[in-house]
Amino acid sequence: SKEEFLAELSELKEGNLSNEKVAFGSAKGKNVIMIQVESLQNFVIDLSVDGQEVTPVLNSLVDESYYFSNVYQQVGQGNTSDAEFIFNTAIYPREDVATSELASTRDFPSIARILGEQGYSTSTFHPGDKEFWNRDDLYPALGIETIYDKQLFENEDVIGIGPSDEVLFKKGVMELKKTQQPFYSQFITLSSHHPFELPKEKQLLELPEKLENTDVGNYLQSVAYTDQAIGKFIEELKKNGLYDNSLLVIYGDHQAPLQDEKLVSEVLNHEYHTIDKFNVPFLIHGDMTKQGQKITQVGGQLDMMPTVANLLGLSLDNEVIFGQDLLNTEKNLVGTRFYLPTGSYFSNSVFYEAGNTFDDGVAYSLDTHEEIPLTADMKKDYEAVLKLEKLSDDYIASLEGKE
Ligand code: GP9
Repeated sequence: SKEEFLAELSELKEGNLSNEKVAFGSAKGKNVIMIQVESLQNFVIDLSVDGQEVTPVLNSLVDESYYFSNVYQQVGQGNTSDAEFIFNTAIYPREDVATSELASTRDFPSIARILGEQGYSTSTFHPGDKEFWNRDDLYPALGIETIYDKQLFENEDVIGIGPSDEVLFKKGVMELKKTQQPFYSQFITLSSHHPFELPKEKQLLELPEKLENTDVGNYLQSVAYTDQAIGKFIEELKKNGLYDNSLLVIYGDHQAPLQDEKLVSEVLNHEYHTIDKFNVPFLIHGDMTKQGQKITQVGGQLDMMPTVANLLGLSLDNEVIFGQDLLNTEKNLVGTRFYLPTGSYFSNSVFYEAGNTFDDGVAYSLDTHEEIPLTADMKKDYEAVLKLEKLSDDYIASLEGKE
């Protein structure tokens, strides 16, 4: 039963949250505009190439936002759709299937549903086909009312596998203007999708020769394009009076498949470590405008929704969620599987990459990225992660049948 799941969860997560809770309800009643950015990795934030900022818009947003710099990817084979699932539910995606495949037969508890019950209108915008990743099942299962997919954006400016991010945001604002407030709306971008082929006329960066015609250079161009599109979106939101009364939540869905890791290391000026690969940016703008705050507490994608929920004043005490509010966290344990062997995790100070058994694994210091010896505490965390992931899988299984 739900009570049993809640009891087991609180045992596994005991002592993780701070005693005092900050910022609860500080953005109560605001609209929520979530932008899930395709292949956005944290290393692009504040990165310059030949004196040019790759993400000037995000960089200046970071200065006015809660910016969580130590958040790690937890998606499985459902990739982009898993990230959407995680953000909405704070439940671990399954390892053996794209979790959206399970959406035709069950409803998922989600922030969209909770906000919907409180009178928010809920919508999602994605320029692709809604059948892709079973989003036509996933969105209703998450309790999202209105789905805008490629039909809304068709026959306009196409980049790679779908209409451009500029079109996504331009048409999106036109719909948002007509939407009843407060609303919860998610925007799933697409232009920075692999293989990062951006038309010449949209390329914003003057790349040094060594990056030209490389996947790394193309990736940076694509991200710079999406960054600019987000900037235009913000201008439109402002023009339409939708900026000040909204929380803008931006994060990366998963790593970019970059082949030439040596070249990434050159761009970063340090070794491109697995830790960098899994690090996605997460920022929330609109609660503490003007004065930003950088939060270095380790987290995962599962922690995004509880963090936003805290600002909106939503109590999740009675919800089976596997993430935790990063503004009120003391310690954390972030499991990530599928892209890494099961049992791998990030904790406050360690990245542990599992092997077939605990002892076959390797641990690294999150600080220095250097290999460190395995300890008994790490083994406890490894076992706890396996339990959390199993509990999450069992919980999804228990949701059998539409509510
Ligand atoms: C497809 C798009 C990309 O609709 O969201 O998904 P991905 O291939 O990155 O999982």
